[in-house]
Amino acid sequence: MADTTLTRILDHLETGHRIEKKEITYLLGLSDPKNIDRLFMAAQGMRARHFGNRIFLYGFLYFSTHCRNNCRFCQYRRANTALDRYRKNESQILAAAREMAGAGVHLIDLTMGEDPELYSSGELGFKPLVRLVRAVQKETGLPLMISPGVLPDKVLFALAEAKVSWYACYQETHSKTLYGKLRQGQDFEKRLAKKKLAKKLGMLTEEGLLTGVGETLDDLADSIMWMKDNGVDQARVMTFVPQEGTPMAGMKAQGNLRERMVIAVMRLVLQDVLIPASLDVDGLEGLAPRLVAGANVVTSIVPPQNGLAGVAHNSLDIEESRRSLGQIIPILETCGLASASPEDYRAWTRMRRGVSQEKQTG
Ligand code: SAM
Ligand code: MD0
Ligand code: SF4
Repeated sequence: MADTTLTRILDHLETGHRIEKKEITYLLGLSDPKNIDRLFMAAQGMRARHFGNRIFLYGFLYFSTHCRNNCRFCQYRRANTALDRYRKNESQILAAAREMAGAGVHLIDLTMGEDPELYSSGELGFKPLVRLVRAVQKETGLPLMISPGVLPDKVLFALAEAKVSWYACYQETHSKTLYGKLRQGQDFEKRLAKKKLAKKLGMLTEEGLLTGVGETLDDLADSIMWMKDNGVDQARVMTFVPQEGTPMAGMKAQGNLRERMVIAVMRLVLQDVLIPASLDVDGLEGLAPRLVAGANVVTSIVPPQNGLAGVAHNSLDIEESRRSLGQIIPILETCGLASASPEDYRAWTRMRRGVSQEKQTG
């Protein structure tokens, strides 16, 4: 027999009713495969309503893997001395960005650890970063996302002035207690405040969650409500991948079902936002299942032979050229989807920035 509560909640969402937290928790708690399929079908319908069959593609450039922090889940944490780290110079970064732009990505995501070389001399240390974003934009003509950690306010001003489109900074969870365990020693409110400031400055913002780190369904529902209330423009979830050299190395790896269910619920609740299917967690193999759950951006496209790393997995599928468009496009097609054009993407970001400015001034 059909689950009538599920039918009612899906109807609610499709007709634009405001969702309640307990309804989100209900969706996240579904366990019957038939009901989970209904959830995914509804999420695909919502994606089609807002984006048709077009998918956006993001190039990922992790340009410095040095970090002053000690996030318990991350292999790039300071205390992991077994790791080989790198810091790419401007010409290496430009070459990789050029290569990805040439291949046809729609955005370049410049990511770094909280590199002490930049972070240890106040805002002055970030001058090369501001120069770099201008150079990458000029070189590629593409919109830019920056994922640099918790920047000084003045640096956020400078990046907004340099017309960087996106600021990505993931809370991982909106439970203060769980956050305290994951991002040990990092201020919860300060991290949130940076995203609010970036938004105020006219940048688009991405929020992100981890699954498989001890979160409850209630925590996940709180995060989804937070994303809705704070008008995030891109909403991410990634399954935690246990890493050697970290305090969480011994945790059991979870499958990706929870991540896919969060993708679907975010799609239904947040509706017209961008939702990544990251190649970083399960590589190319994990792409189709995330698209089936309602994602509409492929992220962590990394060019081979540049010595560049991923985050959740530092090397999975990179040197085998499996994180490249030639491999990704056929998978989109098998899902009945297609790549958007760079113009489509630019138009979407313009439209979205217009809307979020209007909301703030109106
Ligand atoms: N250092 C900056 C920061 O932390 O904001 C930028 C890097 S950030 C984009 C790296 C993200 O990758 C984390 O916020 C987390 O969501 C994800 N991540 C890190 N380690 C992971 C792991 N072991 N498994 C899954 N995701 C992970
Ligand atoms: C990704 N490895 O897209 C990247 C990263 C940072 N903005 C994104 C987590 O999966
Ligand atoms: Fe550093 Fe970011 Fe990794 Fe935390 S998640 S240790 S801030 S690179």
